[in-house]
Amino acid sequence: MKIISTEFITGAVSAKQYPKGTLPEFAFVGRSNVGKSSLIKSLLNRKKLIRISSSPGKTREINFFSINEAMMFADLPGYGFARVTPALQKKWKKMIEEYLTQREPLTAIIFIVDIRRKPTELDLTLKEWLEELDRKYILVITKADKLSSSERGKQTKIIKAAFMGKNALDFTVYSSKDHIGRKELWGQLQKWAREDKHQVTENNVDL
Ligand SMILES: Nc1nc2c(ncn2[C@@H]2O[C@H](COP(=O)(O)OP(=O)(O)OP(=O)(O)O)[C@@H](O)[C@H]2O)c(=O)[nH]1
Ligand SMILES: [Mg+2]
Repeated sequence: MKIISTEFITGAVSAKQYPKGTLPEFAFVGRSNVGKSSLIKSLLNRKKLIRISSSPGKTREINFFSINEAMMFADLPGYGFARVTPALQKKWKKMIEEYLTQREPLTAIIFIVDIRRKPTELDLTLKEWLEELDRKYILVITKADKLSSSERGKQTKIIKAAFMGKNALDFTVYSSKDHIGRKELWGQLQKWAREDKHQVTENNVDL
C-alpha cells in the first residue's frame, strides 16, 4: 500500500462524536500496551503520528485516521490496564463496548495479542463477544521480534488455536519494530476493504 495521505480526523469518547462513516473502517483493539498504536504507526510508516503517543497507557479516546481518503483506522484505548483507576477502566470499557456495538462502517476489528503471552481471560472474553456481536476480525500476533523463530512457531500455534474462531477472517504474525508482516497485513486490509459491501468508496484501496 502506498501511503499518500494520513489525516487525523478526530478523537471521540462517545458515539455522537464519531466521524461520518463513509469509508471501510478497521478498529485496532487489544489489551493495554499490546502495541495497537505502534502497529498503526508501522503500517503507516510513520515514526510519529499526531495523537499517537510513544508512552503506554496513553490512548484515552478513540482516534480516527483517514488513509489516502480510502479507508479509516480507529485506534482504541486498551482494556485491562492495571495502573489506571477502576473508574477510568470502566469508562474505557464502556467506550470500547459502545464502539463495537454501534459503529456501522466497521469492516473488521484488528484484534491484537502479544506473541509472548498465553491467551488471557480478557482476550478470550473479547473474542466471544465479537462472535456474539457477529463482528469480523483479523488476528494480529504482535511483538514477534521478541521471540526466536522456533518459539514464534510454537506460540503462534497456541494463540491461533485459542483465537481463530468462526468470525476470524485472517491472521498475521507481526512486529512493529522490524515491520515483519507489514506487507501481508496490508494485503488483508485491502482485500477486506474491497469486499466490504456496506461501504462504497470511490477512492482506491489498491494503490
Ligand atoms: N519490541 C517491540 N516492541 C513493541 C512492538 N509493538 C509495540 N511495542 C512497544 O510496546 C509498548 C506499547 O506500545 P503501544 O503501541 O503504545 O501500545 P498500545 O496497545 O497502543 O497501548 P495503549 O494505548 O496504552 O492501550 C511501547 O513501548 C512500544 O514501543 C513490537 O512489535 N516489538
Ligand atoms: Mg495506544
